[in-house]
Parts: sequence; structure tokens; C-alpha cells
Amino acid sequence: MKYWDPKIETMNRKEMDALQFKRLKKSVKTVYQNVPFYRRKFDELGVKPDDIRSLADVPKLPHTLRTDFTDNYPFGMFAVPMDDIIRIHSSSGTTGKPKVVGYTRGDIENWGNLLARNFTMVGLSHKDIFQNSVNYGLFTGGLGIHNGIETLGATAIPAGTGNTLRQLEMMVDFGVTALHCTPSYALYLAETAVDNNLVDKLKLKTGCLGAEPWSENMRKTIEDMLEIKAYDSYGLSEMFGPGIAFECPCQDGMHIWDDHFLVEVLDENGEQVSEGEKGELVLTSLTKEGLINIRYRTGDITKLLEPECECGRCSTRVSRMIGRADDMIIVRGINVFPTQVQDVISKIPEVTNQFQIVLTRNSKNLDEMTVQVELEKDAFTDDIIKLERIQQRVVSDLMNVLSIRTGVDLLEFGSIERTGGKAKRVIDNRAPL
Ligand code: ADP
Ligand code: K
Ligand code: ZN
Repeated sequence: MKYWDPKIETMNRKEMDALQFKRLKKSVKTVYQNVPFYRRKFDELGVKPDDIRSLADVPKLPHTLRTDFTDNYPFGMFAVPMDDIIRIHSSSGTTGKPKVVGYTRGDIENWGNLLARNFTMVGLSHKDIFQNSVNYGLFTGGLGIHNGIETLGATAIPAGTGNTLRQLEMMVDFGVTALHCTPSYALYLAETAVDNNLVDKLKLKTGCLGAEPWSENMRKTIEDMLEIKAYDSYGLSEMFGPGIAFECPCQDGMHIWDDHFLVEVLDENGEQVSEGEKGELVLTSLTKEGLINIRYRTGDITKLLEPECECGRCSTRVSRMIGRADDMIIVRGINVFPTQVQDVISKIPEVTNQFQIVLTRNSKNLDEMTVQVELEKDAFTDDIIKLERIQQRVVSDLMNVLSIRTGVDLLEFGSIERTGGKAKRVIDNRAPL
């Protein structure tokens, strides 16, 4: 089977525009009625839902920002009563509180179908045995992809993360044919497989890799080492999670399905870029119920590509993600904002507000993050036990907020350079993937 949803995947532009407009109207009406945050934003701009008379009126609508989630924490962005929310996920916010997203039963179904459509696009079917080697928990990549695999009808293996030899053993013993994980973990799995002479024993043919930026070189390396095809999978929790943009067999840009999302790629002045140009990906959800996003600024920089694809599908297409418009960094697939670190250390009296994040890649090609902080002048002591206690507190407070283990270096007061301008908070020594 080539298509999961043939009618939608090959729909002509005129019909698709009409469908998009119908769904946009409904989403706009719903947020105006049900979400005080949106009503306020619309009112500030003097826009009413009825002012949206065609897709050309989209620029009249307000943007949604990542900080809006923090400001309306936890459930203030939801568009339905909690009775209708059947699942919660969360991802890093810009400061201490995470960004919380909620799903109705319809959302979970739509998300599953969206993923099944993408999986079918790269040639997977109910015959595949599909290992999901990402964190199962509040992150969307675990249960989200899992739901997609089950919707497709393939066999889901919820492997989670860690214990790489055991992961490979499962892949061999269960005859795993498809894998979802981050590209950096795929590389580590590949190296471990090669070192242990396991590549010939693997039945793996397809990798769906995402949650962090990667390059064409990285793809070649992973494909050659594992003897598979590897596809870029892009997503963000605000729009369901993984599966929002996905490569097809042409491996030349990602499809974003227009029946679910209204796509804009905007330049610095907020104007839509022309084909081939770079800009920030801005998404409006068209089918979501629990959490509806109007013109959400993803912060991800991409290129707008021509919609005609050799695979025969019609959809908006974008290039792989080229970078970020803000200072967000991605560590082992997990988003980290320097402001989160700032927030944590500002609550610890023994350290100053100065800090630096140092990123490196370890011998397993996995990201390591170290946060350098300074002792306050009056906290200085040569009592090692006291110093260790302070360090432990920084480690565990960071762990609570970032959900990743970081190294912490306690430095003497004044060690971190004070600059006149914007402080350099991140030193990224990782070789590009
Ligand atoms: P997820 O768990 O799916 O990564 P998050 O909401 O935690 O969802 O993170 C979303 C962010 O991760 C995106 O805004 C983007 O910056 C990054 N990201 C996700 N997939 C990719 C990808 N394939 N390429 C580059 N960046 C990606
Ligand atoms: K991510
Ligand atoms: Zn295609």
C-alpha cells in the first residue's frame, strides 16, 4: 500500500484550500470562545473570527509564542474542559515550569493516523516490527510514536532508552525492521552494532530519526553503517509531538500535511518567504481539539520548498531544520533554554547568577552538558563536604527542571566573564552531527 489516506495525500490545491479554510474557521471560532488568552489577543488586535474570510486573512491573526504556555501554565491554553482531556504530555518551557499539552480522544486518534500516514509514506506497514528507542514518559516521542505504530498495525516494541547492547539484542531476537530514535542515538547504536559484529544479524531496514537537528552526512553514515534507509522526522509537542513534518522516499525535504496544519515560513519582518528561501516555521493547527495553536512560532528555521514532490504526494514541503531563531539548545533530543538554568540557580543562595553551559560529545557520540556556576563570595569555604553539598543541590535542582543529568562545576567568585553586552551563556563544543 502506497498511501494511508489516498484522497487527502493526493488532493488538489483548490480542494485542500477549501478544506483548510473550513477547519481554520472552526479553530479560530473555538479559541475565541473557549480560551480567554486567545480572546484577549484577538481583542487587542481588533480581530473577530468573522474577519477571517479566506486563507489570505491569516496574517490578521495573532501569533502564539512559547512563553504563552508558561504564562498560562498549566492548562490555560486548553480549548476544551478537562473532562475531555484524556492525556497530558509536557516539554521544556523557557523557565522553571514546563510547557503542558493536552489531548482529547480525537487528538490521539488524529495523531496516530498522521504518524501511520508518515510511516506508510516511507514504506512501512502492519508487517513491520517497530522498536521505539526513546524515553517513555512525559515526552511525546514515547507514547506518541507508540500510538502511531499501533495505528499502523505494526508490532510496537517500547524499548525506551539505555542499555544499548540489550537494545541490539532485542533487535536481533525480535527481527526488528523499523526503528525510531534520535539521530545521535542511532549513530551510537550503529557503532555498537559494528563493534559487536551484529549488523549482519539485524533485519532493520528503516530508521525514523528526529527530535534534534542532523545533517546529510550524518544520514549517510548511519545508513551505511546499519545498511538501512534513514528518514528525518520533525515534530514538536505543541502540535501533537513527532510526525508533524516527515521525509518521503525521495529524501529531499519533508512533507507537512495541509489537512492538519496551516504552514507559514516567515522572514524577520513576518512576511511569507518565497520558495527556496529561509524563514521561521509558523504553524496553525487545523484539526486539534484539546490544544489549538494559532500561528505558533516554532523558532525553527527552515526553507520553503516547491510543493510538487516526485513521490506523487501533494503537500507543503520544507527542508530539514537549519537552526533556531532563539537560544534554545537541544541536548540528547531534549530542549534546554539558558533561561531555565538562570531560573534554577537564582533560587540557590550560595551561587551567583552568572553561569555558562558547556556542551561536548562523549566517546559514545552522546551529548554531555556541564553547567559552570560561581560561588558567592561569602559562601566560599575550604570545607569540602559543604562545597559538595552545594554542588549536589545545583545538580539535583537542574535535574528536576531540565530532566537531564548535567555536570556542575563550582567556580570561584568572579571566574565567569562579565560582558558589557549579552552574556555568552552557551559554549557548544560538539562537532556538528
Ligand atoms: P520532541 O519530543 O518531538 O522533540 P519537543 O517539543 O520536546 O518535541 O521538541 C521540539 C523541538 O525539537 C522542535 O521545535 C525542534 O527545535 C526540535 N526538533 C524536533 N525534531 C527535529 C528534527 N527532525 N530536526 C531538527 N530539530 C528537530
Ligand atoms: K526536541
Ligand atoms: Zn515526497
